[in-house]
Amino acid sequence: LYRNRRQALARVKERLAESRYVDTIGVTDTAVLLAEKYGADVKKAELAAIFHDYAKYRPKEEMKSIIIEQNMPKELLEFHSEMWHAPVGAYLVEKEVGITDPEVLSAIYYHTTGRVGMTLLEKIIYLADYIEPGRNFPGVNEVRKLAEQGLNKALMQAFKNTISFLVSKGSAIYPDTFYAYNDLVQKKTMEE
Ligand code: DGI
Ligand code: FE
Repeated sequence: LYRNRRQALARVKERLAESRYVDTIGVTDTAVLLAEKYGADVKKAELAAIFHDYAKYRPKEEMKSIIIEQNMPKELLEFHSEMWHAPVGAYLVEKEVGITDPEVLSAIYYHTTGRVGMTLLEKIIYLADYIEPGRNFPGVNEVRKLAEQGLNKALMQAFKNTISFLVSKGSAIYPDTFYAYNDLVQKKTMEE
């Protein structure tokens, strides 16, 4: 599909603002490191990271039409449009870029909310997006440290922070975000 990272990045650059493109490079480097550390497919992690925000700057109306026409959960439309670029991105990278790997596509689809039963690649992309070097918000360093110790530990903290942050703003929380969090907590409890 792409001979190298440079070619793939060039394809995504035209779709992103400069700062978002820099973030994408940070997510890609981080995803590769996490994939190496936690035994995921490094090439798939790299590809998913490069294209994860592909739809970030699509007009709202276009994203809305895609959600409806592609029979994505109608529920998405009841939540903030910031969340739409993830599922819509998964659809568009298949249609426009020709990426067909279901593991890569689902890592893009769930990169904003997570879900119950996340795959290794989904976890890596969610976490890489959260801790990439350009991120600078309260709690990010704690999650960076946890990411050295265990993927699930770090991910659970990231969901805790995200949910708390959304609640503090008075935002609605998408069900998949809760399901992802509960799933990690329940799996942890079973290990104890
Ligand atoms: O694309 P990015 O800005 O790098 O980040 P992202 O794709 O992780 O998330 C986009 C936005 O979606 C971010 O501002 C946080 C928000 N978000 C994540 N989960 C939920 C959510 N917003 C709501 N309302 N509910 C959620 O569950
Ligand atoms: Fe995103």
